[in-house]
Amino acid sequence: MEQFQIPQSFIEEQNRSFIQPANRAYDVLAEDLDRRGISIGSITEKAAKFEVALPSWAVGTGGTRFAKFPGPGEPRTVEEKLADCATVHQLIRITPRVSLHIPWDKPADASRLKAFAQSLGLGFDAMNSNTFQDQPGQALSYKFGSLTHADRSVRRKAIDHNLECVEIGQKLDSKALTVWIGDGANFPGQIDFRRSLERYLESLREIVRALPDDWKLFIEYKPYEPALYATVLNDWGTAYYCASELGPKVRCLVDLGHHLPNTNIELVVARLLQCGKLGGFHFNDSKYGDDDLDAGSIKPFQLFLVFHELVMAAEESPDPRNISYMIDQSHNVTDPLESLMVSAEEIQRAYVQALLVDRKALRAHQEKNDALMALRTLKEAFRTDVTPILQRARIVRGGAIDPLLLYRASGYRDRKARERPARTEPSAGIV
Ligand SMILES: [Mn+2]
Repeated sequence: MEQFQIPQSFIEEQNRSFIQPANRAYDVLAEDLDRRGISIGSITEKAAKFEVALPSWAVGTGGTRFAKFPGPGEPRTVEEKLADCATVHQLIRITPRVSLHIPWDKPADASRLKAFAQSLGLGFDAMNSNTFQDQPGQALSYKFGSLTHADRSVRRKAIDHNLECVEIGQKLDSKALTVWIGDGANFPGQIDFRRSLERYLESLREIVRALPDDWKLFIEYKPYEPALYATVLNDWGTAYYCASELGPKVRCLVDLGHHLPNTNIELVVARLLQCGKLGGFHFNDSKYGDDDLDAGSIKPFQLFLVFHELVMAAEESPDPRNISYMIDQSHNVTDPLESLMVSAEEIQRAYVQALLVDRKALRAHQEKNDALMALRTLKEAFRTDVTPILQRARIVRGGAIDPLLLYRASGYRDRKARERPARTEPSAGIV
């Protein structure tokens, strides 16, 4: 069956009804920024170059700890997931790469999948290994850990799985592997803290040795899991220690939800930047913990402060070693494609707001210990409504002025509901 895609002509037609107010708002903002000594043209150019990767696992509905409530037209194959990602990118134009999860997205033929992605205008971002659950028929279980398991043969299996992810990733032209493990202890005394971290390093050394020269490995940390007493990769300090031990290809990945409540994440970002070990982000938002809420939905000021650190560091010493931006969210009650579009825009918004910070003035306030004026300088940038810049950045690349409304008007979800009849078996759990 022919797979429905939103025709480009539909985008142009829909944009027509939004273009005049968008242009007017852009001109008003241009004047305002001009008064502040900022060229809107150069900011718009930077906004248009901004990119964030989509996670293949987020185009389907996520779940609570107890169940999933899937929506209509959910993608059933990796190809359908890519088609959904392509639709997101078509409308917002800043998500040209997809981060795959193995084995959930294991391609039968990697070269064919790469060609298919290319035909949709997509490439591949970091590969994600999965040693946090057993696959059907798996002989050696990850129940008590994977890369840090007490049993060498389980560690061997987990290492081999990561090596396979690299192998598949090479065929897809990916350049990074994100290693996330759920290893830890549910009770005091269950594991030896130091020995399990030693085993982690030993396992990782073998994976790093197999990494191609132009690849990076990202270590993702998290201080807790439900019903866990301790995790092995518990915080950025541990991740930094491991990344240092494992050499230049290994960096730390900051998942915004993987921190204890009220952690100063922008400070963590600054520290990792300073140590040269910041590798990438998993963007999402949270109220309590790893809620995987949509980026910018709870703490937009925090997101802005994170980008302020990133922009400031890039301005002071342009780092050719790129930092990977990825979304990692769970969409339980929304259309996942809508959430992804809105989230990508919120991440881009925080970046653009951070570009507007008068850093010279900020430095002067810092030198004079003028705390309130320093905060006001940040707030001035944060309060600027940069929507007209985001809209213009999309217009010049053929995207939608209002992606959400256009998506709804396109009837995409209804078409997919007919093309992709739902699976009947219940699927449980968190993504
Ligand atoms: Mn993550």
